[in-house]
Amino acid sequence: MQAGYRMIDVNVNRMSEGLRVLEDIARFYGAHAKVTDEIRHMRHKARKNSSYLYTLLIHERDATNDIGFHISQQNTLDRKKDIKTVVIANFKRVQEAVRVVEETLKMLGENERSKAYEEMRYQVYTLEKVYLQEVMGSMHRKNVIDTDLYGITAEEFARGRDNVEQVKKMIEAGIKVIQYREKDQKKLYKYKQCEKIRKITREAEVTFIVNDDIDIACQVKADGVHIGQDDLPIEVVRSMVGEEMIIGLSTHSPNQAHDAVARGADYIGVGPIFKTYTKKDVCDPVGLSYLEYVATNLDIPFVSIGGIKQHNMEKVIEKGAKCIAMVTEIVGAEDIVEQVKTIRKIMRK
Ligand code: 3NM
Repeated sequence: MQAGYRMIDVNVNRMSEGLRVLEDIARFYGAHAKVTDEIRHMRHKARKNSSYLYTLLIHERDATNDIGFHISQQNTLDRKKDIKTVVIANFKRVQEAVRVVEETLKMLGENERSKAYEEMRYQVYTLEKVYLQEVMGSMHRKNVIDTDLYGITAEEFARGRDNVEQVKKMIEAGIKVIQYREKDQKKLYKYKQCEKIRKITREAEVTFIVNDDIDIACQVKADGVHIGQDDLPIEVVRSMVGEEMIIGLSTHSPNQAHDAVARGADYIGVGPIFKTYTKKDVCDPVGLSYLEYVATNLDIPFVSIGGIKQHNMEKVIEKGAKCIAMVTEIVGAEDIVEQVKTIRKIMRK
């Protein structure tokens, strides 16, 4: 009997601790309110289901003489590295712990209470799926433009270099996020280029985002898709591309930025900061004040864009830009690699 209660005690603790790890990762890394709340409820339920045993469990507890502690201290198998490994390990820990409690309660003749834990175990299986898709998905997506430069292709301005060639040069220059943007070509042409670019960017571990063409982005398994205000609503795009893919949205006013946050954009474009001749249908410059508004009021990754050049980029940085997109200033340069070096020097000043 004593052994059974010790097993329940150990495993209710294991379960609650595992749930707490998952809850805090969802909360602090994932900023995912719904899942955080769901886990908190589950954690309380795990404790509540065994609260009638609390006095007895504490009485039977003997942590210092538990042989499991010494085994665990010497174990080097569970030196986890990344968040996903920790998350999966904790889900397994919780599921195993629930199962042990469930079986132990049966041995103690507590069939009804055992059923409550069985129900919990099924809830944990479902939660694991949601967690891995939604929390981990959004976590991975939100780090995307944690970089200084966001490169964009433009065959029209690239001195005869095609989009694939531009991408190769941008990669050589060390740019980590590249968007394929091509307004003047047919779908098949774009698709073939994107297939090549996907291969090159994957090998170089560069994030690859496709502008406008959601179908091409899905087909070549791009990392993300970038859309404009007149494209399909973000919710619709999300349902088409799944949880893994990054969705970026161009915005030109505070209202549009707030709307993008509410609808679940992973990052926003903020522009055009200055006059640009590269994007044909864009509004007049929204200026540095809109950039400053986003930098101070919104908690979403953003990339500043539009007419940004070596001579004016310091103003953009002063207003809070961390990630800058330049089209003609980079792909239109005679030597893309040298140009990026010069731009980076200015950024570091
Ligand atoms: N989007 P350049 S401005 C693609 O404001 C694009 O959403 C913009 O090109 C926006 O760096 C722009 O050559 C063109 O001015 C930026």
